[in-house]
Amino acid sequence: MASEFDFIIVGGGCAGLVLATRLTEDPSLSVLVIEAGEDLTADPRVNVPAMWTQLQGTSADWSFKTVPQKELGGRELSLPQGRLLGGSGALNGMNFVVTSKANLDAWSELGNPGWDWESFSKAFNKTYSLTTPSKHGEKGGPIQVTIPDEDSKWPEAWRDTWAGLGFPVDNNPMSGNITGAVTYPDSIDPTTKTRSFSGNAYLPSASSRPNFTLWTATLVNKIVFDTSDGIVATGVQYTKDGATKTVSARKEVILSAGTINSPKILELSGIGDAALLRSLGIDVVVDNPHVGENLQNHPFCAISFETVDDSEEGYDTIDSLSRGDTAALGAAMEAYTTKKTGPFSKTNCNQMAHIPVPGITTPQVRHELTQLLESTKHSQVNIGNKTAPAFAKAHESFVHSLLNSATEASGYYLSLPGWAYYAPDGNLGPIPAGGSERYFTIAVILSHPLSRGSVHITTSSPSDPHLAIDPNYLSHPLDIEILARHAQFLESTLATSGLLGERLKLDGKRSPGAPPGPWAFEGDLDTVQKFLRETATGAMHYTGTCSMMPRGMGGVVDPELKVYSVKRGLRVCDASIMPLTTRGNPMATVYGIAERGAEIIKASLQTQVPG
Ligand SMILES: Cc1cc2nc3c(=O)[nH]c(=O)nc-3n(C[C@H](O)[C@H](O)[C@H](O)COP(=O)(O)OP(=O)(O)OC[C@H]3O[C@@H](n4cnc5c(N)ncnc54)[C@H](O)[C@@H]3O)c2cc1C
Ligand SMILES: *[C@@H]1O[C@H](CO)[C@@H](O)[C@H](O)[C@H]1NC(C)=O
Ligand SMILES: *[C@@H]1O[C@H](CO)[C@@H](O)[C@H](O)[C@H]1NC(C)=O
Ligand SMILES: *[C@@H]1O[C@H](CO)[C@@H](O)[C@H](O)[C@H]1NC(C)=O
Ligand SMILES: CC(=O)N[C@H]1CO[C@H](CO)[C@@H](O)[C@@H]1O
Repeated sequence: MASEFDFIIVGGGCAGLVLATRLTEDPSLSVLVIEAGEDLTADPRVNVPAMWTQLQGTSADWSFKTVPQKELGGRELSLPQGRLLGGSGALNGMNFVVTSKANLDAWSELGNPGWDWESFSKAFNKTYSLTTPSKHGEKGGPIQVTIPDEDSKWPEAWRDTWAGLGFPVDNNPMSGNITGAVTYPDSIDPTTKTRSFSGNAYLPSASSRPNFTLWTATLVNKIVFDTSDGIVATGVQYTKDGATKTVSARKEVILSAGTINSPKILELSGIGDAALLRSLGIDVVVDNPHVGENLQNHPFCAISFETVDDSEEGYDTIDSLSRGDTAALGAAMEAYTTKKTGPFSKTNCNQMAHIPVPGITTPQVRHELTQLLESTKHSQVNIGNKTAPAFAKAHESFVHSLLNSATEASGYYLSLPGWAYYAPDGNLGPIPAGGSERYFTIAVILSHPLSRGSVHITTSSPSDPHLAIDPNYLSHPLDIEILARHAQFLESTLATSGLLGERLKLDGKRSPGAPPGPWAFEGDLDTVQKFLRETATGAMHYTGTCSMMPRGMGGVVDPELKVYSVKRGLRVCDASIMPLTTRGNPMATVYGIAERGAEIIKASLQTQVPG
């Protein structure tokens, strides 16, 4: 087993396997990927779209938990993260959603040249091939993404309702500028109807090359440095089958362990807040208190509405499957195995919408919004000592600019024809047993939260990685105000309007915690805020803990993804480098970051002086 490689990539997830594939295109480079989890690429729980939740809580999940969330009634929320080849991309919900032009341009404006929408979009376009009902995916990139055929009337009802409320409904999902309803693709192969992810779309090219090496079931403990002439990363220490060894990197170590694990590895390696590291007995290599800070994630709420009970053709839901109805399961399995169609062949969650602050164009709401932004301005609530004032200001002005816009989204709406109840611990709860009601679920995500949290180690032992993970949900007072307005709009306007309003039973059953309707939230934002504190949870969209921005603003990596104060040999490239979180689900943007990162790393090799 060789013990020296040019590049060592820590983490074979979404980003790590893209980087490995692009770097091994150069036959003169040897690349090692070290992945903590197993290779489950042949496992149906990875591949069959309908089985996507089945790996949660198994050994293929890091199974983290948040600390109690103060603004959510002290609830601790479960926090799954993929621990298998392909990372979270091998067990995620497969919504393939790119972020906005405004979001990327704001990354660039923070002081990250080369990360504007134009440059990003060029790299992002290398990641996917899109198949729609009318067009089979052409040339494009390795990740196969599919907009499924519409086999129910729900998509039409969704569009009809948004159109009636005055929003555009014919958006291009790959555009960086969307207001209104949009149909998003799944990261599912259009032919096999199985999950398409870095583990089966990128990895095979890398594996076919002689200079690519993959170690699975191998845990990286820490990065090894030579500090004799500046700080240079020279390899990593790892544990496999109970033995701890070191492997060397001639050129670079690249951390792609994800938003939770990348800062953990930096801290275990001595890069982080000196006071914290010393208190745990870790030698300080670089004192940077921003490592593990700026954790951003989208809070959201959901309501499952009972649908009208006449069984009009075309308004079926997946509830009989959720109840384990044998006939329904048999029919769905039959459709999937023989024709690659039906509810098992897709996420069933493709109808979304990006919506500005409800009522933004009315003078009344404009006035309220102006007051709200003014009264929460420079809120110090979660700024503390670890957010640089320059970043706090830039973050606030970015979010304010979107909130003030009638074409930028502050709420991201998702729909599912079926029951989807999130229990107080953040896990999906089962559909009530017995009944035969059908449900339609609408969720709304706060697109651009101002609340920031953190991830830090609480022990120096890598094999026992106790982490304090604090997303700090709704700690900024503006966040709950804006999310409440969207939740109110969802319950009292969206769900009662247009074709949707005709299909949802106004006085029907709802998921636990949702007050009985109709119009339960109308005119009363206090009720909505109470509902949010009791039922809101976090999406699986963690970003920001090794942010890319100037050091003085709180950056951990520079625009070339190099770790500050390390002279040579260490970058981070994964979801953790996003300084401002995405508008929606992050996976597509992570793939884009990895493609862009590979371009930057390859370009730097051209100019690197040997030795
Ligand atoms: C349950 C769930 C559902 C989601 N649904 C969606 C969705 O529908 N759409 C969407 O866009 N996004 C979704 N996401 C988020 C998306 O999957 C992540 O944003 C994305 O995977 C992040 O990519 P990454 O490369 O940063 O990390 P990951 O893909 O998580 O990869 C990190 C890898 O590093 C490995 N690793 C970590 N520490 C070590 C170590 N010490 N040694 C060796 N290896 C290590 C991990 O095991 C993992 O394989 C979901 C996430 C989850 C958990
Ligand atoms: C990326 O692809 C989209 C969709 O096809 C296209 O509109 C956009 O111009 C492309 N971006 C670049 C930089 O080529
Ligand atoms: C997005 O499109 C709208 C028109 O729908 C336009 O007014 C706005 O300037 C565009 N935003 C960006 C960032 O290009
Ligand atoms: C913030 O910094 C001040 C002065 O450096 C210090 O006294 C205080 O304890 C710090 N607060 C926190 C929360 O770390
Ligand atoms: C850098 C490196 O390891 N290069 C090797 C790549 O693979 C070829 C073919 O096996 C070897 O000849 C190179 O030495």
